[in-house]
Amino acid sequence: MTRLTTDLVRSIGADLPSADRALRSRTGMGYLELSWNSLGLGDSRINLGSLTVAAIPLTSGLGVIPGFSRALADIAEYLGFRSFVTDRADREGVREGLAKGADILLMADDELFAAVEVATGSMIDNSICTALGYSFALEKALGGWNGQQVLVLGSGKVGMPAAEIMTGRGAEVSIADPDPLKIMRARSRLPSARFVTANKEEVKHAHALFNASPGSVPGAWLRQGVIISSPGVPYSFDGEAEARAKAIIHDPLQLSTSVMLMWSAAISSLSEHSVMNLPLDRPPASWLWP
Ligand code: 2YG
Repeated sequence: MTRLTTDLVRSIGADLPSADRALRSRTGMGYLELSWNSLGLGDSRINLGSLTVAAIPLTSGLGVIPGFSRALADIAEYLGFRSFVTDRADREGVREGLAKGADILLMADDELFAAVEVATGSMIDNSICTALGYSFALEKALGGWNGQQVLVLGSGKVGMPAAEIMTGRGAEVSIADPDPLKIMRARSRLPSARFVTANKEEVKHAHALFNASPGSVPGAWLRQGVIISSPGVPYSFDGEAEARAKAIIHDPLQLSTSVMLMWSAAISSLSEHSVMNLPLDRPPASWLWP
């Protein structure tokens, strides 16, 4: 799990309008619309202003990242939720969030970043939301899969669900991971995918790149006009990549948190979903966009 830093989160709140415009220029949608539609909720309507989000700092493991919880609350507010950061951390912060009537709790330790929808106790995992949001963003930026090839770098908690989602949406998926054990697991989970080495040959044939690894590839390997969706942190594409790519979609926290919040809002507000205790690792197939 790659850990964010204060430098990466400090300006998220202030930069949300420009980040939203950047996402819209690449995909045709901003954070609100894209996260909502990535869950297949296009036609449903929810009054987000009626929901309150509490961001709760957790001190376990490597401890609090200054600015992380503030960024979460800012993202929630930008989407239209009411939100606050609890004064206390850990279980006292949970107690405070509940006492102040939060409908959704956001909290992350070193292993898991989750949204808890309080009424049903559903836990929504950031990794699957990252896969959902960034797969959908890539599909929108490409104008639809229509059998185009995508090279997925990394078959971990984000790359693997993303490869499954994009396969289901009609992409030709190739997966590269340096870890043979992860590749073995990936083969059994997604037998239809191609398994490759992330070398110059493979990279230059890809119309689309989904980078779910902490690394990246040398820009000189990229096909001119390639579209890249890169949730991986830290962002590490070089100037050559910026010159060759038609679009590089990346942010450290905003898109995946938006998907978590929309998922939680849908559970708490859409009656047909309110009793559904969603599995941690994937939305019901019926939810994935038609
Ligand atoms: O409460 C705090 O400030 C800390 N306990 C937060 C620790 C978060 C650690 N995890 C990460 O930095 C990332 N995995 C978060 C997800 C990034 C978006 N995909």
